[in-house]
Amino acid sequence: MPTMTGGQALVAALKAEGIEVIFGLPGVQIMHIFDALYNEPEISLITTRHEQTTTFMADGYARISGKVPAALVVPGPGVLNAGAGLATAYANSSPMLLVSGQVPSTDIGRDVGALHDVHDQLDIVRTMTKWSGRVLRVEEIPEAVHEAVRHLKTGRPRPVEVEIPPDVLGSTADVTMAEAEEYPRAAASQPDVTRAAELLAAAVRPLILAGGGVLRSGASQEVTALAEALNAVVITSAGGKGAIDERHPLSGGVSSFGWGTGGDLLPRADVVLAVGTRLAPPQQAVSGQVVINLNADASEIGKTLPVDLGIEADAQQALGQLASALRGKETKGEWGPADAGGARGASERRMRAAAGTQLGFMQGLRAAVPEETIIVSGVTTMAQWTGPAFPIPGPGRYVAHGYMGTLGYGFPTSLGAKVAAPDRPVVALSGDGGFLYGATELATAVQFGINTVTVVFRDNAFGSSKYDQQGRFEGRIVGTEFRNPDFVALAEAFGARGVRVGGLDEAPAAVAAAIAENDVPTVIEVPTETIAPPYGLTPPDDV
Ligand SMILES: Cc1ncc(C[n+]2csc(CCOP(=O)(O)OP(=O)(O)O)c2C)c(N)n1
Ligand SMILES: [Mg+2]
Repeated sequence: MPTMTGGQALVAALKAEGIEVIFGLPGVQIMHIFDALYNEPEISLITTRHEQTTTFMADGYARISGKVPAALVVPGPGVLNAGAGLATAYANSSPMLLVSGQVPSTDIGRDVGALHDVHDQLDIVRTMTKWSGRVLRVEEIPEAVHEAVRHLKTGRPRPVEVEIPPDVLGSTADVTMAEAEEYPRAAASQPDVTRAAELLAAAVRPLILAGGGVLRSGASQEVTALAEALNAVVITSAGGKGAIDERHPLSGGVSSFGWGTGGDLLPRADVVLAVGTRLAPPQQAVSGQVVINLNADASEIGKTLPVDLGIEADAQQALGQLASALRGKETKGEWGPADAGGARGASERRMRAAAGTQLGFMQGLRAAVPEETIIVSGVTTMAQWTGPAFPIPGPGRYVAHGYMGTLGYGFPTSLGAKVAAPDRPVVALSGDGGFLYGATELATAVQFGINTVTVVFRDNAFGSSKYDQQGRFEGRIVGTEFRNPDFVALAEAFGARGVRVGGLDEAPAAVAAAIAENDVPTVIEVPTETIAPPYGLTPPDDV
């Protein structure tokens, strides 16, 4: 049993669990962890400039790598700063281990004004994590990390947290490492599989609604194979975008604010197999349909919509079981490429009629970037159109904000994605408002050679809020317009490349050029008018 400091035990435990990357920002309570990373070749430490970015980057890394990252922050303000990224990861079922400091263990809960003390830090973090725990003895650190990672790798992946006071990190003890484990995927019960197979085999118009859970489980192949076996169409939620190659003949694309294909296909289905989705309102089936909900999180089943059959299981595992149960069975599915393609065509016609500028930009960008490009869709009005208008050719190529809608996440999250996939192009679509939340991370990007491309739509406004005022508030513009810096000069000040184009039509070529150069991070400033978001326009009928 080696003798270690708490900091060394923590780093050894992270290594034992296979964690390769830490996004962190130092401070007095966690310096023993930093010290344990001195000359540690197996873990990359990426120092950020704000704790919010530690969790945004960890989220981007997790979603693209499928691996578990750690974020490392000081207590109190560090943890609170990390909160928006933690909440975003929680909303997107993205796994990460947040390691946070604490005040000295003798001061916890006493309110004596210890540096960075906030009351009940664990209670604050608990609302944004699947599991969190405090460690008060060096010997218990490996087991706590092991327990945290077990929660990340079983059931629904969501962030977890371990907090360790500085005196524990600094004291020494004989420490035994916990062994990393392989966790079996949760299987569906045989009666559930049999029942689902019967319902799907009898379906004339079976529809698979794939959510983010399909991506987290790595079940894209299984979804595609099942659709082919059943003659089913596949639509995805926004979070599930890319769960099937959106160019596949049975892909109906994304169900999004009435613009995508969901509204065309979903009401026509007789049996809906919803996989890894919350079945949020745009994705809700109509009455008379049989709904099967397969979800890793039992608490989601039946929450927003009554279902005929709920199956708690891992998506990849259960879809494999379903494929076996259907093998050799007669199926009645009649959907075909004409249905999916027809719906995609109708969606495109609607956008061309009412949102031609947005559609044109998305089509131009799609044509300009390689297939393997990872798109990080920020909370800017233009990026909201990626859902219906930017086809994604398979999993691991698209990151969106999910129900948290966290302004400012796009650029920092794209940096984490690029750390996970350094050889692939990563393009963030950001507004001028959102980009400035985390533009300081250009320093991190340049320091660590994280060469992403960021498109900044400059409308000199919190555009979607301004758009809201133009519509709902009779054009009374108040508090939504702002003055911008020169984004080219800003990028250059950090040692990044700044590019200014004349308008939206010139942006795709600039993105392609930046991807080709790939030597420093690039920021492309694109002047625009206020752009209507998908939820701000009503899709036209019958175009
Ligand atoms: C953390 C956070 N604060 C505020 C909002 C509300 N909000 C949503 S979009 C938006 C405006 C975004 O402005 P910008 O990034 O410039 O994009 P644009 O809408 O102009 O395209 C705001 C303020 C939010 N979603 N998240
Ligand atoms: Mg703006």
